[in-house]
Amino acid sequence: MRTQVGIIGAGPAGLFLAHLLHRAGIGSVILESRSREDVEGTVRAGVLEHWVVGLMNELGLGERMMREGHFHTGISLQWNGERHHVDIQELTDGKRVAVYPQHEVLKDLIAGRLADGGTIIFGVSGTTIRGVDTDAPAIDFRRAPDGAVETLACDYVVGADGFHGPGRQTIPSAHRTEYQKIYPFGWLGILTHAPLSWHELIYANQHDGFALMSTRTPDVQRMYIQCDPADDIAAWSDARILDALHARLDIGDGWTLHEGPIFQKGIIPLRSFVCEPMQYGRLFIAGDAAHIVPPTGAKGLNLAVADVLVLSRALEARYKRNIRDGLDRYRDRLRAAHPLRRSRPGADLADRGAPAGRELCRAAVRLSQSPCQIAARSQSASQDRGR
Ligand code: RFL
Repeated sequence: MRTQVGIIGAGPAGLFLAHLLHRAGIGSVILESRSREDVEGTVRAGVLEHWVVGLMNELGLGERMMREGHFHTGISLQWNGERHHVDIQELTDGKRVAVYPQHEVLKDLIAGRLADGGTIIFGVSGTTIRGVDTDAPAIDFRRAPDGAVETLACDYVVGADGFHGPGRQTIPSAHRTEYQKIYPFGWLGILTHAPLSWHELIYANQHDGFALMSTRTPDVQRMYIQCDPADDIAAWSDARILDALHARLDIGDGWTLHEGPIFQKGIIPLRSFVCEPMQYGRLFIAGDAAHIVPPTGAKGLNLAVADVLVLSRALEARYKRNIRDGLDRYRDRLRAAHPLRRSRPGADLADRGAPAGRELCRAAVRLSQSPCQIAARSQSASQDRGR
């Protein structure tokens, strides 16, 4: 089998990339190790930034999101028993975020790709990348664990295969530097069948820890409480979790959390991670394969899309005008943007505390600036064309 761009991973990075390449007339094939049902059924992120909503619509994939998604125009911050509303729409000239779960985005992207005649091969195993330092890279894989080895020959390979995929590992260790910060706290996350308790997200800082009240759909709510990352989830009964949520979120003004059955819970260790470069020969890595930010800022999915928006423009310039600058710049995309990059390689910077966290937030904003500017430019160009 042969294609122009071989993509590993049908997560947000891989699927958005396939759509963007298709729009630019560039062929791709996606290889995904999980089944379609598994990909479409895994609940993860839920907050889409303004420009990602715009991109979904631009790609003709936003119809269900606009109908079923929920648009938030602000957030609430709570400390010292007081709630403060931050009006994001007012402060950002009308921007708002969509709460539309990642797995619903993936359903729309997969359906759209298949309707366009695109190829996504689910359930592959033994994915092996080779030849990325030659002009003829390829990906070997099996459609079934005991099936024959097949080869996808391509011009470029993109590892959009998440933190544990083979993409990043294919960059020889002598050419790869990894930076990591392990935070000294974890997040206990739950999904609960309960109605919405408040019309926007509440970030609460209370004396025995932080809590976030988020949402996925009108009937499914996502909550987090700060905990010891070494805690055993078995020690957190549903009653203890609900008690902690009430203690951290209720402020005695009559408002209270709506409870419901908890159907998923787990403790997530919080880490930030960066790998550079994001390119080696004809291999490019994108999204969680290259960088992880903790779910605190609802950033990971959006950064994954930001990466592939930049990469798709670079590939388009390479194919249509034989300009390689964009691909060269993608290699060092994280160099200036990410403060971990300026820290000791491989260091655990847990002892640095809050300033590092603030720096990481600034870096995440810097990383997502370029696609915002691209999106804004392409929007104003199409408006100009329409005049
Ligand atoms: P993904 O989504 O991990 O997709 C990678 C895909 O690659 C496949 N794969 C392979 N396929 C073939 N061969 C192999 N050898 C393979 N190895 C792996 C995997 O099966 C998978 O399908 O990476 P991508 O595309 O970079 O997307 C990143 C986002 O998924 C991630 O950053 C976000 O989910 C992070 N995140 C959040 N981001 C937000 O922007 N807003 C949020 O509100 C938000 N909440 C969250 C989150 C992540 C969470 N967890 C579980 C880490 C909440 C949570 C709890």
